[in-house]
Amino acid sequence: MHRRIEETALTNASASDVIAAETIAAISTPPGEGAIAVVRMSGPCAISIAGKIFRGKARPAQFDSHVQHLGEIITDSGKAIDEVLMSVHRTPASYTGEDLVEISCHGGTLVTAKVLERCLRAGARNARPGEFTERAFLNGKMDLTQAEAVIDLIRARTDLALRSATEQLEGKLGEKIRAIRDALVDLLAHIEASIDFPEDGIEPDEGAKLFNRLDSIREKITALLATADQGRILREGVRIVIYGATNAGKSSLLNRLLGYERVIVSETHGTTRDTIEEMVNLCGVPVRLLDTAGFRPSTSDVEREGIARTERSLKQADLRLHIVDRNAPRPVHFEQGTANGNEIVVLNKSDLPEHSDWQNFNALRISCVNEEGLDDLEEEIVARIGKQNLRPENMIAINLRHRDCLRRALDACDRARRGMDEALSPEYIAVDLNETLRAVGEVIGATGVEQILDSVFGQFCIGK
Ligand SMILES: Nc1nc2c(ncn2[C@@H]2O[C@H](COP(=O)(O)OP(=O)(O)OP(=O)(O)O)[C@@H](O)[C@H]2O)c(=O)[nH]1
Ligand SMILES: [Mg+2]
Repeated sequence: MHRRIEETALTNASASDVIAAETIAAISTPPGEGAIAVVRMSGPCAISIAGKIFRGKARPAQFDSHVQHLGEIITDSGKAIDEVLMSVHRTPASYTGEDLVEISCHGGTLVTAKVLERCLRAGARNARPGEFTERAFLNGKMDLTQAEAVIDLIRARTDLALRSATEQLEGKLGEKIRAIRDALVDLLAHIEASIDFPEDGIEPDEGAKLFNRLDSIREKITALLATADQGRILREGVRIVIYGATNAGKSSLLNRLLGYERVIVSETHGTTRDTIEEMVNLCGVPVRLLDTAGFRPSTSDVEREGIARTERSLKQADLRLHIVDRNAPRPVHFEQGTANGNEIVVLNKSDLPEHSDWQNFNALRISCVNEEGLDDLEEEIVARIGKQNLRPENMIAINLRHRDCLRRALDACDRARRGMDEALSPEYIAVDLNETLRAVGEVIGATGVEQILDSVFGQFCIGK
């Protein structure tokens, strides 16, 4: 009865058959100098390779799992390369699920490279980016959302992003996806039964129950999809674009919000020619701040291209900060965008006298020179972000890949729903539900494993 469902239930365990029995090695700490660096090996020969290159009181093959031992990495001829701490993590209780060896050596670039080279000469091969985590996934140590959380964890720039990545690493998103899959499999089983035993048919009250169950699945997918914006913000930050006429003080404001002189500020109009982007943490909200080329009629090709870029970035802004020099007359085409929830008009240079054009003009007043009003501006920004539901509070937040899978799932789910409404033959509904199941499964890597692995793990650094 479940034959059509089984086709899609390819699990990571079965995908693990494809792992070659190779032992991989990499430097797992960032390049450059540090007190220590870690070289890792994973695979069936990791411990025997460690035995060839390590000299200490005990041999790696005799080490207890997860215990560090002091010793030396030595050349073929027995010359010491570095004094190290080595630990073995035996399968399956290791990060990758395979035998794993960690060597903490001194953090010089040359020393670390030599330790890695010894591992390679003794039989390991260079790991590809993300290959350790990929093996952890293929060996069933984590689902794909957890593997992706490892990247998020490494890249997290705010406490909130870190907490969200940790929750995902713990498998919270995976749990939700599995619950949706289970409900789908259940529903499919019913529908498949009516295909296999058509004489029994689907009773009307049972039909209504199936409708409700499909609707509840649909709601769950929709709820997860709604977290996509928050996911983007946790990972990339709220996009705030600073724009306005030339010389209004846009670059000065970017520098103030960053806390250092990132951009050139000058009294020459048209100083900033390109968009400049920096991350800041505003009250726990990750923000991508963009400084832009100021608006003015220009005959210069370079400046016009800069202004075109400003216009493009405004289209993608979550929030716009329209900066105005209140000491200067009001620009001819000035539009007050305060009514629009995603724009804040800011009158800058409040340390200077106000031009009569701005009298009684209702807007925030700041000074980038004496910092007056900057706290109010930050408060207003955070409030606007909150109003637009951009403030990430939901700890489960999907990424772009998840969004793509879930959108496809929702489309197929809607087709199935329409099929039910139109009382189509159950075979047609089963096709759409199977497609929903497949697309939902892709989120955790339960189907279509091969195609998605490269795109997910390719984002990792080598050694992770
Ligand atoms: N008095 C005063 N001067 C300011 C203030 N903010 C900026 N300025 C000055 O205004 C001039 C222009 O500042 P910028 O920050 O370069 O202006 P911008 O909007 O980036 O200008 P473009 O890049 O040309 O579009 C500089 O001379 C700044 O020192 C302010 O709050 N008060
Ligand atoms: Mg500028």
